[in-house]
Amino acid sequence: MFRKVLVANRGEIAVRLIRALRESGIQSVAVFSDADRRALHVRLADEAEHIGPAPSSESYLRIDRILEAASSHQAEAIHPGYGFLSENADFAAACESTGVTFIGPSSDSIRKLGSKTQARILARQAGAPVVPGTEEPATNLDHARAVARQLGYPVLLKAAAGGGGKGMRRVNTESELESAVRDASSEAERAFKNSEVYIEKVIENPRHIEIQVLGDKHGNLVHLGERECSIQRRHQKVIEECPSPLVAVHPEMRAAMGAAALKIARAAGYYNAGTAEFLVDSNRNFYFLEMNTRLQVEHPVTELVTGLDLVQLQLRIACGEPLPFHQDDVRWRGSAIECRIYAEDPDNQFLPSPGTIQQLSEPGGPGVRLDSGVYPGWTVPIDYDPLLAKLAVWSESRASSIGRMLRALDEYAVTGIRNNIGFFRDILRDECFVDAYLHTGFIEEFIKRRPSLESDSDVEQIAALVAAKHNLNGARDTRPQTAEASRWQSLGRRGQLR
Ligand code: MV4
Repeated sequence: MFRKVLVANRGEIAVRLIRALRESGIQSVAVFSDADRRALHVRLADEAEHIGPAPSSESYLRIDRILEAASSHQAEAIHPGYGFLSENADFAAACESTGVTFIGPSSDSIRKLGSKTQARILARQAGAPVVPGTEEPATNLDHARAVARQLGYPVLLKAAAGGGGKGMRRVNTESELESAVRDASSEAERAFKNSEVYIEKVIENPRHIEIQVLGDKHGNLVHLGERECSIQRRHQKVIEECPSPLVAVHPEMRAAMGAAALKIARAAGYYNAGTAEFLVDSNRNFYFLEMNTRLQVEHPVTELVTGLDLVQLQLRIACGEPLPFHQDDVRWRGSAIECRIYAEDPDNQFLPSPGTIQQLSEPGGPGVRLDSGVYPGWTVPIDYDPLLAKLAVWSESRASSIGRMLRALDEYAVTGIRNNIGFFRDILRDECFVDAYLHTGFIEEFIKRRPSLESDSDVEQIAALVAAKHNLNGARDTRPQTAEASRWQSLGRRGQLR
């Protein structure tokens, strides 16, 4: 096993990785920018190295500085976490050529799966279902017209180099096609320096369900089942679950989607952790979308339900050890739900809300897991994604997990900055959520029907604020209040109303 590993990330995921390293007796090296001098991950690591100013382009994205830090601290391996350099094939290649182990797949696998059109070709050739559409660029307009007509409108234009919804354009009729191709191409050129766009049939109101895969360097591959990630806002996941409530009632889907994900992974020579994303239509047909060649934000829900530690497994795989179990050994028990706790304002278009955390009361107790990257007194920088923590719960059933999450959210209070804890309380009580009526348009519809301060009159808003200040009742919390409502609860509510 490695003696020392550098963590090339920040925030909650860096903390998660440092914890895994500590458990395995591996020394950890943190890297940090100017904005993160006092960050939790720096405090928890055994060693730390400053790598530059706050902007990530000058710090967490600097391949040269990170490799220098690994070398000067004698780290034998680098874990990239998610985001930043985690899916950068050049970084993985640079690690490979300097003799540092990149804890992830080979640079070759990252490259093969990085282009969406290349990944589509690979998946199709491997025998996995892909969304009907093209693989070649839609540059020839006559060809694009013929393809779209054959697929049937509406169609979707997507950037080959895109991902995460950037550079996507829906085309409802043939008359819109020409200008849409032009617009999508120039947008793709600006965003990705690659103007290539291709055409897919539109899957209406799909679910987003993804399969976790794990492979070792000896060609063994297993899947760890699915995560339901349909609750998203502007292509940012908000709540994730394992199992998918849809797969829970159609268990044959897990084996079928798992087999498809493994075909793709095998065709890419994949090792370490990866995730195959699928769209699922209303007839339960599934289509491969893209492969994420990293550990994902939402990995804890898979860990809670399978009982496996994905980061420990990543470390063993990176060292060349074989997977310590077979597909048949994987079991799924109970239900896990994760909420992404953000420093953002749900009552003001989810604008980021950086600043100094005053009070912090964190949930705990049975079945509660909090992956947090913050502490009271710390200032959440404006320079990065404002994810404060991930709150995940496990229980025997989905219904009891929802109850447990509501209980944990009620224990959670953050003051000094705005956050989305109250927003989650509303979602988890929503009838459609409880009934598992989930699709990628859920949040948009939920926001319209959600009882919100914004839709109230000024007088009602002021009344709600006064009531909350005096702890008469929560602004959006209609449960009867007990006389002994805790101080933390009132602090939390006040924090949300600031
Ligand atoms: C689609 C689609 C419908 N049909 N492709 C958005 C992110 C990118 N990874 C793919 N996305 C979509 N591709 C076809 N052919 C709908 C979406 C989509 C979506 C997908 C997953 C999760 C949330 C989404 C929200 C809006 C649209």
